[in-house]
Order: sequence, then structure tokens, then C-alpha cells
Amino acid sequence: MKIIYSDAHKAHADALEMRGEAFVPMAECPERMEVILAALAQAGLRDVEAPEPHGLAAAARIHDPDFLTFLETAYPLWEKRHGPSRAVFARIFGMRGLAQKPQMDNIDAMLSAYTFDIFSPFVPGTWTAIRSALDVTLTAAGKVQAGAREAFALCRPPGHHASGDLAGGYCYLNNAAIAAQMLRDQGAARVAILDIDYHHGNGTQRIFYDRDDVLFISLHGRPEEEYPFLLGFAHETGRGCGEGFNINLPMPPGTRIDTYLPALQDAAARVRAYAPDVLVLSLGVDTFDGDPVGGFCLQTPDYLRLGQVIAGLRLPTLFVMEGGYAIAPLGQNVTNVLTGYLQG
Ligand code: SP5
Ligand code: ZN
Repeated sequence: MKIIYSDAHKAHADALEMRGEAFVPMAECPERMEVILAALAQAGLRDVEAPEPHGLAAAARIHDPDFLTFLETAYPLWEKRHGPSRAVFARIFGMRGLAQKPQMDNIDAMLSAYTFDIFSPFVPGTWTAIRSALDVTLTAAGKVQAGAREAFALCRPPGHHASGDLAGGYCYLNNAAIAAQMLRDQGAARVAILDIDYHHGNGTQRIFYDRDDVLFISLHGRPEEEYPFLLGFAHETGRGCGEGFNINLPMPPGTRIDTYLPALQDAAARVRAYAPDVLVLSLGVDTFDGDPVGGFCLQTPDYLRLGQVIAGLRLPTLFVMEGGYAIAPLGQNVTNVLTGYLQG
């Protein structure tokens, strides 16, 4: 399995997030990639390649041009106006229904317009890391497009909470969505995105909600009690010609493999019925028992079974890294999905 990876993500580091009433180091940290790489190598998955540099054209197919400018200029604009900061984020959020465009030199207004929570902070290296995740994802997508059976985009920051013009939930660019669109643009008639991160992929859902050429299926913690709260309900099934092509499979807190696996098999059956040319797998392992940000109870060996179900689809598969924050077992959990897939 080709693994695409770049060290450039390390520039997005030392940020803070709110946990309870305190600011703590962000769970979405550079060490995540280190432990994943180490566990992959241990398992013999050593075919690691650097990404090719890509421009922003593929990202612009999904994201608003002013939003891209915002991501690039957020930290420097903040520093110019307010001085250095450990974690730049909004104090005020967009006011519903006004649809005001921010002035693109007013960082306070831009943060209000282009973020939906305080979990996507900007530090000096954030844009560098965002670009590297884009390059990693597009390079891996290119391998699949060129005929590879599978490829793994080992990237951060993750992407599935980000939509066309909103960052949030550790996410800035929606890597998986950009890859899916790129695969469509390069000739795939239908693309399925299967999102197994613990959190609902609200950004990806929103991006493809009105479309029937990209099927989106998400397994996640119920929005009644879990982030992002406002989206991810089972009754959200798509709109217009996209009706029936958005599938949410929410599950209760404490969900174990005996509940999870049938839901995943259900999802796999829906993917099979759709008969896509290619599968994009939003790979989060924050479903792990003991993940500091998640609320499910999957165990390390369970991830082999997840990989086997995905393999059973026999589709060209692009794995794109999303969440997973329990550092010690993270590497093995990710590796098990991939080895389960390779054995399946
Ligand atoms: C990509 C990804 O996994 N993003 C997750 C963003 C979640 N951020 C919100 C964190 C809310 C903290 N809830 C703590 C629950 C402890 N069980
Ligand atoms: Zn997550």
C-alpha cells in the first residue's frame, strides 16, 4: 500500500483548545503522525512517498476563494492587528441570515464569517500544514486515479468538519471532499465517501448534500449528545437530486463493535448498491475506547474487522486520515484498519 506523507504538517503545532473551562494543548497534534508512521513501519507498511506539490485549483473546486484567502492570511492578519497569539480563533460567530461578506483585511470579521467553532485555531504554521495535507491527499488520489488499488493519505490537519466556506473541529480544507471532486473531474462517474470518524462529517455532508454523483455515508456519535450537535441526524438524507445520497448512521454513547459492525456492514451494502467507481474512506479512529475526544468503545483488534468490511467492497480505495487522539494506541488502531483491509 502506497502511503503518502510529508513532515510539513509539523508546522501546525502548540495550539490550544478549550476542555471544560481550561485551555489545554490541542488533541489534534503532530505526534499523531509520528505514532502512526511508527506502527505502520512495524507492520511492514513502509512504502512511504513524499507528495507532489499541487496548486490550489482542486481546493477551489470545493472551497470559496475568499475562504482560501482567509486560511492563508488569518495568522499574519491577526498578528498585525492584535500581536502574536498561541491560538487565533473567533470571539464572535456569524449572525444567521445576514450573509454579510467580511472585509478581507478585517481578521475579526473574517474569523466570525469563516469559522463555526473555537476548535480550528491558527498558529504561524497552520497554512503550511493545510497545504501539505492538500498535497498529500491529491498525490494519494492521483495514485488511485492512475490505477492503484489503494493509497493512504496520511495527513493532518483533518478535513471532514470543513465545508465550502467554514472551518471548524480541527479542520480547515476538506481533504476527502477535494479528493472526491478531483476523482470526479478526472473521469469517475460516481464516488462514494464513507466516513468512519467518531464525529459526524458535517462539512462533507454539506458539500455534497444536493448531489447524486457523490454518495456520503457517515457513522458517528448521535448529535443529540455529541459534537457537532446540529447535524448528523438519520433524517438528513439529501436534497433535490441529492435526495437519498446522504446517509447518516448515528449511534449512542458507549457503542461497541457488536453494534458498530452491523452498522458498517449496512453502510457497505449501501455503497455496493451505489456501484461507485472509487471509494474515499474518511479514516478516523476516535471511535476507540478511551479516545479523549470520542465516546465509543471500539478496541484495537476491532479495527482489523473494520478494514475487512471495507476490503469486501473490492473498490479502488483512497484512505484519508481524519481524527484519532488516544496517542499510545493510535498507531496500532490505524494500522489495523489497513492490515485488515489488505488481508480482507
Ligand atoms: C476531525 C475531528 O475528529 N474533529 C473533532 C473535533 C471535536 N472538537 C470538539 C471537542 C468537544 C470536546 N468533547 C469532549 C468529550 C469527552 N468525551
Ligand atoms: Zn473525529
